Amino acid sequence: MNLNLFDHDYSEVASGETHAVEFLSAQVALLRGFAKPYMTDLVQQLERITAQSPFRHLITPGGHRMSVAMTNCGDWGWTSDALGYAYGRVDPLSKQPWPAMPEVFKQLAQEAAALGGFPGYEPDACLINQYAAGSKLSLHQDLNEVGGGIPIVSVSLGIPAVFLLGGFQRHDPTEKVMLTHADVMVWGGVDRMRFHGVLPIQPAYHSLFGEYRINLTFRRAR
Ligand code: MD3
Ligand code: FE
Repeated sequence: MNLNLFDHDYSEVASGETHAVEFLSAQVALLRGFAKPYMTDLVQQLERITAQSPFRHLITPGGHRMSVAMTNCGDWGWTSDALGYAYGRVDPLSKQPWPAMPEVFKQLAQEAAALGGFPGYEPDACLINQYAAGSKLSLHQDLNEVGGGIPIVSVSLGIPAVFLLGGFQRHDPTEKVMLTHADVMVWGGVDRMRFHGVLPIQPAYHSLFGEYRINLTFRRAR
Protein backbone atom coordinates (compact mmCIF):
# COMPACT_ATOMS: atom_id res chain seq x y z
CA MET A 1 0.00 0.00 0.00
CA ASN A 2 1.20 3.49 -0.79
CA LEU A 3 1.04 5.77 2.25
CA ASN A 4 0.99 9.31 0.92
CA LEU A 5 2.57 10.77 4.01
CA PHE A 6 3.78 13.80 2.09
CA ASP A 7 0.39 14.53 0.60
CA HIS A 8 -0.54 17.10 3.25
CA ASP A 9 -3.81 18.94 3.08
CA TYR A 10 -4.81 21.82 5.24
CA SER A 11 -8.52 21.41 5.75
CA GLU A 12 -11.13 23.72 7.12
CA VAL A 13 -14.59 22.86 8.45
CA ALA A 14 -17.77 24.91 8.95
CA SER A 15 -16.76 25.93 12.48
CA GLY A 16 -13.67 27.60 10.98
CA GLU A 17 -11.46 24.96 12.60
CA THR A 18 -8.35 24.14 10.58
CA HIS A 19 -5.77 21.41 11.05
CA ALA A 20 -3.15 19.57 9.02
CA VAL A 21 -4.55 16.31 7.62
CA GLU A 22 -2.43 13.41 6.33
CA PHE A 23 -4.30 10.92 4.18
CA LEU A 24 -2.87 7.41 4.74
CA SER A 25 -5.31 6.02 2.21
CA ALA A 26 -8.20 7.54 0.19
CA GLN A 27 -10.48 7.73 3.25
CA VAL A 28 -8.11 7.28 6.21
CA ALA A 29 -7.18 10.68 7.65
CA LEU A 30 -4.60 11.23 10.39
CA LEU A 31 -4.82 14.48 12.38
CA ARG A 32 -1.69 14.68 14.52
CA GLY A 33 -2.30 16.29 17.93
CA PHE A 34 -5.89 17.24 17.08
CA ALA A 35 -7.21 16.31 20.57
CA LYS A 36 -4.81 18.68 22.44
CA PRO A 37 -7.26 21.60 22.93
CA TYR A 38 -9.87 19.20 24.38
CA MET A 39 -7.54 17.46 26.82
CA THR A 40 -8.66 18.90 30.19
CA ASP A 41 -12.31 18.08 29.44
CA LEU A 42 -11.46 14.65 28.03
CA VAL A 43 -9.58 13.63 31.19
CA GLN A 44 -12.37 14.88 33.44
CA GLN A 45 -15.07 13.07 31.44
CA LEU A 46 -13.02 9.86 31.30
CA GLU A 47 -12.83 9.90 35.10
CA ARG A 48 -16.60 10.29 35.32
CA ILE A 49 -17.30 7.51 32.81
CA THR A 50 -14.88 4.97 34.31
CA ALA A 51 -16.18 5.65 37.85
CA GLN A 52 -19.63 4.54 36.62
CA SER A 53 -18.55 1.83 34.14
CA PRO A 54 -15.01 0.68 35.01
CA PHE A 55 -12.52 -0.83 32.55
CA ARG A 56 -12.79 -4.62 32.39
CA HIS A 57 -11.10 -7.41 30.45
CA LEU A 58 -13.70 -9.04 28.21
CA ILE A 59 -13.74 -12.73 27.32
CA THR A 60 -13.93 -13.45 23.59
CA PRO A 61 -16.36 -16.01 22.14
CA GLY A 62 -13.28 -18.25 21.78
CA GLY A 63 -12.77 -18.11 25.58
CA HIS A 64 -9.72 -15.81 25.60
CA ARG A 65 -9.33 -12.92 28.04
CA MET A 66 -8.53 -9.76 26.04
CA SER A 67 -5.30 -8.02 27.07
CA VAL A 68 -6.96 -4.64 26.37
CA ALA A 69 -9.43 -3.51 29.08
CA MET A 70 -12.61 -1.85 27.78
CA THR A 71 -15.59 0.29 28.67
CA ASN A 72 -18.06 2.43 26.69
CA CYS A 73 -20.13 5.58 26.70
CA GLY A 74 -23.06 6.61 24.54
CA ASP A 75 -26.41 5.03 23.69
CA TRP A 76 -24.75 1.74 22.76
CA GLY A 77 -21.77 -0.16 24.18
CA TRP A 78 -19.73 -2.92 22.56
CA THR A 79 -19.24 -6.05 24.61
CA SER A 80 -18.17 -9.60 24.17
CA ASP A 81 -18.98 -12.80 25.99
CA ALA A 82 -18.99 -16.56 25.37
CA LEU A 83 -21.94 -16.09 22.99
CA GLY A 84 -20.42 -13.46 20.72
CA TYR A 85 -19.79 -9.76 20.11
CA ALA A 86 -22.70 -7.31 20.26
CA TYR A 87 -23.82 -3.77 21.06
CA GLY A 88 -26.13 -3.32 24.04
CA ARG A 89 -27.70 -0.40 25.92
CA VAL A 90 -26.85 -1.73 29.38
CA ASP A 91 -23.43 -2.29 30.94
CA PRO A 92 -23.43 -5.96 32.03
CA LEU A 93 -21.13 -5.02 34.97
CA SER A 94 -23.04 -2.05 36.47
CA LYS A 95 -26.41 -3.30 35.11
CA GLN A 96 -27.11 0.39 34.30
CA PRO A 97 -27.24 2.08 30.89
CA TRP A 98 -23.77 3.02 29.61
CA PRO A 99 -22.71 6.54 30.72
CA ALA A 100 -23.93 9.26 28.34
CA MET A 101 -21.54 10.48 25.66
CA PRO A 102 -20.17 13.84 26.86
CA GLU A 103 -20.66 16.86 24.57
CA VAL A 104 -16.89 17.36 24.35
CA PHE A 105 -16.49 13.81 22.98
CA LYS A 106 -19.20 14.42 20.38
CA GLN A 107 -17.73 17.76 19.36
CA LEU A 108 -14.22 16.34 18.95
CA ALA A 109 -15.49 13.39 16.89
CA GLN A 110 -17.68 15.63 14.73
CA GLU A 111 -14.96 18.17 13.94
CA ALA A 112 -12.39 15.47 13.19
CA ALA A 113 -14.85 13.58 10.96
CA ALA A 114 -15.61 16.77 9.00
CA LEU A 115 -11.88 17.43 8.47
CA GLY A 116 -11.55 13.81 7.30
CA GLY A 117 -14.29 14.34 4.71
CA PHE A 118 -17.36 13.19 6.66
CA PRO A 119 -19.52 16.19 7.65
CA GLY A 120 -22.64 15.64 9.80
CA TYR A 121 -21.18 12.75 11.82
CA GLU A 122 -23.45 11.64 14.71
CA PRO A 123 -21.80 8.81 16.67
CA ASP A 124 -24.07 6.85 19.05
CA ALA A 125 -21.33 4.70 20.62
CA CYS A 126 -17.82 5.24 21.96
CA LEU A 127 -15.67 2.23 22.82
CA ILE A 128 -12.88 3.12 25.25
CA ASN A 129 -9.81 0.85 25.20
CA GLN A 130 -7.15 0.82 27.93
CA TYR A 131 -3.72 -0.62 27.06
CA ALA A 132 -1.02 -1.41 29.63
CA ALA A 133 2.49 -2.57 28.69
CA GLY A 134 2.12 -5.81 26.70
CA SER A 135 -1.53 -5.22 25.70
CA LYS A 136 -2.22 -5.77 22.02
CA LEU A 137 -5.10 -5.98 19.58
CA SER A 138 -4.77 -8.71 16.96
CA LEU A 139 -5.54 -7.94 13.33
CA HIS A 140 -9.33 -7.69 12.89
CA GLN A 141 -12.15 -5.92 11.06
CA ASP A 142 -14.87 -3.92 12.84
CA LEU A 143 -18.05 -5.64 11.66
CA ASN A 144 -20.64 -5.01 14.40
CA GLU A 145 -21.70 -1.51 13.29
CA VAL A 146 -24.15 -0.33 10.62
CA GLY A 147 -22.77 -0.35 7.07
CA GLY A 148 -22.57 2.34 4.42
CA GLY A 149 -19.00 3.35 5.16
CA ILE A 150 -20.00 5.56 8.12
CA PRO A 151 -16.65 6.50 9.65
CA ILE A 152 -14.99 5.47 12.88
CA VAL A 153 -13.07 8.24 14.64
CA SER A 154 -10.19 7.16 16.87
CA VAL A 155 -8.51 9.30 19.55
CA SER A 156 -5.16 8.12 20.99
CA LEU A 157 -4.21 9.25 24.51
CA GLY A 158 -1.23 8.58 26.77
CA ILE A 159 1.71 6.32 25.92
CA PRO A 160 2.43 5.55 22.23
CA ALA A 161 1.34 2.58 20.12
CA VAL A 162 2.30 1.06 16.79
CA PHE A 163 -0.89 0.73 14.79
CA LEU A 164 -1.15 -1.80 11.93
CA LEU A 165 -3.12 -0.68 8.89
CA GLY A 166 -3.91 -3.68 6.70
CA GLY A 167 -5.88 -4.41 3.57
CA PHE A 168 -9.23 -6.03 2.92
CA GLN A 169 -8.03 -9.57 3.44
CA ARG A 170 -6.39 -10.90 6.57
CA HIS A 171 -3.13 -11.79 4.86
CA ASP A 172 -2.72 -8.56 2.91
CA PRO A 173 0.46 -6.64 3.83
CA THR A 174 0.25 -4.11 6.69
CA GLU A 175 1.80 -0.68 7.24
CA LYS A 176 2.96 0.44 10.70
CA VAL A 177 1.78 3.84 11.93
CA MET A 178 3.05 5.31 15.20
CA LEU A 179 0.15 6.83 17.16
CA THR A 180 0.99 9.20 19.99
CA HIS A 181 -0.88 11.29 22.56
CA ALA A 182 -3.72 13.40 21.07
CA ASP A 183 -3.50 11.91 17.55
CA VAL A 184 -6.88 11.44 15.87
CA MET A 185 -7.73 9.15 12.94
CA VAL A 186 -10.84 9.13 10.81
CA TRP A 187 -11.55 6.17 8.60
CA GLY A 188 -14.67 5.49 6.59
CA GLY A 189 -16.06 4.96 3.10
CA VAL A 190 -14.05 2.48 1.05
CA ASP A 191 -11.47 2.06 3.87
CA ARG A 192 -13.94 1.27 6.67
CA MET A 193 -13.54 -2.52 6.35
CA ARG A 194 -9.73 -2.66 6.39
CA PHE A 195 -8.04 -5.11 8.73
CA HIS A 196 -6.18 -3.33 11.53
CA GLY A 197 -4.55 -4.01 14.89
CA VAL A 198 -2.18 -2.72 17.57
CA LEU A 199 1.26 -4.24 18.32
CA PRO A 200 2.11 -5.09 21.96
CA ILE A 201 2.51 -1.79 23.83
CA GLN A 202 6.03 -0.99 25.10
CA PRO A 203 6.37 0.13 28.74
CA ALA A 204 6.37 3.95 28.96
CA TYR A 205 5.10 6.79 31.12
CA HIS A 206 2.86 9.72 30.21
CA SER A 207 2.33 12.70 32.52
CA LEU A 208 -1.49 12.63 32.20
CA PHE A 209 -2.20 8.92 31.64
CA GLY A 210 0.62 7.24 33.58
CA GLU A 211 1.56 3.77 32.32
CA TYR A 212 -1.45 3.52 30.01
CA ARG A 213 -2.61 4.17 26.51
CA ILE A 214 -6.31 5.02 26.16
CA ASN A 215 -8.02 4.89 22.78
CA LEU A 216 -11.50 6.25 22.11
CA THR A 217 -13.29 4.91 19.03
CA PHE A 218 -16.47 6.68 18.01
CA ARG A 219 -18.92 4.62 16.02
CA ARG A 220 -22.42 4.49 14.62
CA ALA A 221 -23.84 1.26 16.09
CA ARG A 222 -27.44 1.71 14.85
C1 MD3 B 1 -9.29 0.58 10.95
N1 MD3 B 1 -8.92 0.01 18.18
O1 MD3 B 1 -11.34 -0.79 19.10
S1 MD3 B 1 -8.44 2.46 16.34
C2 MD3 B 1 -11.00 -1.19 17.98
O2 MD3 B 1 -6.01 1.80 18.85
C3 MD3 B 1 -9.66 -0.82 17.45
O3 MD3 B 1 -7.48 0.89 20.14
C4 MD3 B 1 -7.57 0.34 17.86
O4 MD3 B 1 -9.28 -1.29 16.43
C5 MD3 B 1 -6.98 1.08 19.03
O5 MD3 B 1 -11.73 -1.87 17.24
C6 MD3 B 1 -7.41 1.08 16.59
C7 MD3 B 1 -7.66 3.27 14.94
C8 MD3 B 1 -7.85 2.92 13.50
C9 MD3 B 1 -7.29 3.80 12.64
C10 MD3 B 1 -7.37 3.62 11.27
C11 MD3 B 1 -8.03 2.55 10.70
C12 MD3 B 1 -8.52 1.83 12.96
C13 MD3 B 1 -8.62 1.63 11.55
C14 MD3 B 1 -8.10 2.37 9.29
C15 MD3 B 1 -8.77 1.33 8.75
C16 MD3 B 1 -9.38 0.42 9.56
FE1 FE C 1 -10.99 -2.19 15.37
